[in-house]
Amino acid sequence: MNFTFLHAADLHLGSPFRGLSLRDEALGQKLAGASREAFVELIDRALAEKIAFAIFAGDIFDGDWRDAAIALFFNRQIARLAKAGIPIFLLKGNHDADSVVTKNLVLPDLAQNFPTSRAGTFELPEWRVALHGRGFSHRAESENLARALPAPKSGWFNIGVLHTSLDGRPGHTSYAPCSLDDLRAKNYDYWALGHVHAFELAARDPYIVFPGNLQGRSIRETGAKGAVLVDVADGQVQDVRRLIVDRARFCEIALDAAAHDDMTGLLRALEARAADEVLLAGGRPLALRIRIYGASPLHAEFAADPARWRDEIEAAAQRAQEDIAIERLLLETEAPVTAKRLDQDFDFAGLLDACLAEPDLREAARAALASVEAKIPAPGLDLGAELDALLREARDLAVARAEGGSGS
Ligand SMILES: [Mn+2]
Repeated sequence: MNFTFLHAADLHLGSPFRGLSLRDEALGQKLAGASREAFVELIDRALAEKIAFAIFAGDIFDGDWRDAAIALFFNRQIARLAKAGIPIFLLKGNHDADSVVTKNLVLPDLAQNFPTSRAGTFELPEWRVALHGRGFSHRAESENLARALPAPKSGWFNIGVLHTSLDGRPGHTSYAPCSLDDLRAKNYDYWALGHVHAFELAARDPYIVFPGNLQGRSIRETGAKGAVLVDVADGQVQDVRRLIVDRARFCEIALDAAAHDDMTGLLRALEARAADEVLLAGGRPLALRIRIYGASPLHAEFAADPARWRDEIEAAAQRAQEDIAIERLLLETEAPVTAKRLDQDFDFAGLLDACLAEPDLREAARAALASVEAKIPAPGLDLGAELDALLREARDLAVARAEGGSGS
């Protein structure tokens, strides 16, 4: 018996795009709509693939809904699957645990939630498939949920569905921890996991898979995003295919300024790198983090007028494609050690460096930052963490102005 099923997770519907201070409102709107559009695309492609059933392994919603709009949207989309006779299996993760998303809408007939108080099994006799899983009742699930799952149904294709960090994944909070051996010991044929936002084939014997999240939402979620299609023939997994449906992409470009001694060359190099990313992203809108580093004579020009170069860098990136937003620009260049500087009678830069080493000055700077922070209504803002970078920027600006603004 041959069939294909869909395994998706971490839709995070209703999640905002983070870390984007966009100057272009239209582009901001486009990015904000990306998560929903990616989900519509997922359903379109799943229908075209004539899938046998669909699994959503947790974190469907990013959190509790302010109003039902996001749940209505989700219901409308899965109703398209139900209308085509495709069963849908939903599991609650840490972001949409019972205790987090407290409201409920009645689901389409063919959609069912795994229980959260105990392990549950759904059977699809038509395909001889049994799905075993247990969702989160509260956000911080610390129990090993894998151990309590039932034994496989003999002669059927058995799927385990869990939201888990396995034995730990960098950047992901540890929830429902379990080891690969815990999962292997169940003798299932496929593990449909959720929680880790990067696509990962954690094992192939049997397949233990994180499909990754549907749409990158911050610079920590770079590259292509989507779900997976799993092809099964005669009770064996034949293939796990990535289904890329993201509608916008985050990426980072790091450029070594040491290779450039004029700004035109550096801006051209940046434009070329941005063009490469545009190609990789297949024309999707891009949110770019740009980091320019290295010892370069251009350092003084950046330091003397950072606002102007910020504009020029954004313009260079947008020459590659109009739909590019700068997520963040990090100017981390340093001044090259030149004979001129060493020969100077008065070492202004050296004097500033000595000042920066004074504990009193650091204390005063920290206090000044704290008073600024108190006036900005931005939760999570931590200017103190950037103290060193801000002091270095101020020092460089002062040196550049003292030397007359222009570099060498
Ligand atoms: Mn999660």
